[in-house]
Amino acid sequence: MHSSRRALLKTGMALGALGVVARPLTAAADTASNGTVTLPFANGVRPTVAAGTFPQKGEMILQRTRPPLLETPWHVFEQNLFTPNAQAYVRWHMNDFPTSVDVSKFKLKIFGAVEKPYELTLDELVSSFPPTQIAAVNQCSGNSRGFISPRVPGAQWAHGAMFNAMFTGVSLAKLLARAGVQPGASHVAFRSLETPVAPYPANTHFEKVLPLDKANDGATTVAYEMNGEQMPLLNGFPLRLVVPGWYATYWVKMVTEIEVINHPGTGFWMTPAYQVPDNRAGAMIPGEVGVKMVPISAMVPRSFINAVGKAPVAVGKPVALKGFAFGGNSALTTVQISTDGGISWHPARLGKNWGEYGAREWVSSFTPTKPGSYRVMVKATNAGGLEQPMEASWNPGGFMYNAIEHIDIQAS
Ligand SMILES: Nc1nc2c(c(=O)[nH]1)N[C@H]1C(S)=C(S)[C@@H](COP(=O)(O)O)O[C@H]1N2
Ligand SMILES: [Mo]
Repeated sequence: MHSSRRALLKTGMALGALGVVARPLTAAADTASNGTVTLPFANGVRPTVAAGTFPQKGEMILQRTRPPLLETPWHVFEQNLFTPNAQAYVRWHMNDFPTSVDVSKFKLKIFGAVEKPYELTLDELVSSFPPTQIAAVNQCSGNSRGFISPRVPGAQWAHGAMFNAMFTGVSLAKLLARAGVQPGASHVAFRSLETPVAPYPANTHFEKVLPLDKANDGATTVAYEMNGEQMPLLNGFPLRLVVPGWYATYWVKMVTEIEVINHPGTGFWMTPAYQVPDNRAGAMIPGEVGVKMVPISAMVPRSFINAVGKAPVAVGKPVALKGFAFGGNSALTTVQISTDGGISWHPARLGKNWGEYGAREWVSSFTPTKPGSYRVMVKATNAGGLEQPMEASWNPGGFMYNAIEHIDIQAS
């Protein structure tokens, strides 16, 4: 068992007895009394768990208990551009990740193909390097998998396997520079505190590998704070890797080892897991054979539109529309709205730019000209020239869903 001492990370000051997480990481067996939610696809009924059922977490949608897969309820995104930590989704692959971390024993180790391997305590990390802040969307590769057709195995998430947060930490490029990367090195491997248990074989330790240029891009960060608070345990306390623009599978939680290597990742979580067809949309035809697969990487743009309620709106009166969007692996350039089934598109007004990897609010308005039903669609484009498609990509993992979203408005 790990002791439950934690530290306040700001300025390296010790905080003392802020005990963590004595509660077991199992939700109450009978979640029915806590209610249910129906996600908008076939077999979409899920239990919700009340605040406090999982440590540091508010009300969440329970996708699975062990290991925990907790989805953010949709209304949280409609109310907050930055997802509150207590409702940021949770996804772990293995059951036996630590339920608390003794920061007095914790070390971050940087080694491998470097001139000067070193290790740091948490306090040393915080006090030896200047903090950087970066807004970024953490999105599971399988976010929205429940909408993919034909359906594929894996957690049937709605759109709540993502969150937008402001992270504080140390730029990985600075950590690597201090170690001095040797010529010939090409990749960086990241490993976490948890160890595999059945059904996973011992060689399935959670290891993810980034190309060296991505690791060194200045944006990739070893983060100790999320939204100005210490990293929640279930989101990777004490340190988690933030890989802005790339899917969350690379955002290793409880990261403790950073090894510079001279070859791509070969572990289970790089191959065969988390592979997509080798094209920017991750698309193939269901059943297609001989498709070249590569490790998933860059996120594609997405945009969302807030519900406006079921009550009909008045003909001739403007309806305020709003939502949020993100560019994925490059900055969001436009959000456009269509009210005629995608034939014509009008730019929405974008809110504050928090940085190229963060989410951004948009606003627009729409005036129905005659009674009837209107389908309002929203489409994001990024600086890399990608725009959301009408139909989602299909691949066997159910990854990279980013089809255009819509709401229906009745006018009378
Ligand atoms: N140590 C560790 N890190 C991990 C994982 C894991 O199982 N173990 N899962 C990855 C995947 S696939 C996702 S989607 C994100 C989820 O991050 P979150 O739980 O903070 O939402 O963590 C990533 N980092
Ligand atoms: Mo994921």
